[in-house]
Amino acid sequence: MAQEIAGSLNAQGLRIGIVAAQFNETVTSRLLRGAREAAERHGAREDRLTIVHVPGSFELPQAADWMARSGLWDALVALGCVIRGETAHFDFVAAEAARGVAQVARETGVPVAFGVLTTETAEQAMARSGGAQGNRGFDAMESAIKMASVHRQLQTAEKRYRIGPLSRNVEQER
Ligand code: INI
Repeated sequence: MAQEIAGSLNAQGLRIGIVAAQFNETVTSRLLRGAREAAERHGAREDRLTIVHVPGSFELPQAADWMARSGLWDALVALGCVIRGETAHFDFVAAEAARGVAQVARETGVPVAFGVLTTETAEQAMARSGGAQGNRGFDAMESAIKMASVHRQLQTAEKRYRIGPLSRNVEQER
């Protein structure tokens, strides 16, 4: 029978880190509120939540990398807001934040959810940070919780495979 694994939204026992950019703080504080609400909703303990503030979205991957490599957190959430209208280097900041966060997750094995808004206007950012379009901070926290669960289940499955019938079959076939 096939074994299926999907992330659960149970944050009990998880140690979660949030890295939040201070640039566009009106928006990122709303994303942070959403992320904290999601953590609480799904059973994360407040005293197991670590929140790190960095200057801008460009700095998110660096701080996430430090945290991921420490091994202290089960999952991380990166929160930021890049608004095109405000800067010529929108593309660089947005691309580096996305590329860097993905790189940290893959290189360290620690899930890092991408909760960075990249919008044309401040109004669009407000709508996606607790307005008409929901809250991407809340969504990113749910992704982080699910990925921590997938990770944990895969580690358990891997241990079972190593000591279970599959590994014996593989040995016999050699
Ligand atoms: N940082 C953001 O998070 N959002 C932005 O829209 C933004 N703009 O517009 O420039 C921004 N810039 C700062 C950047 O993230 C770094 O903090 C800065 O370049 C120093 O490294």
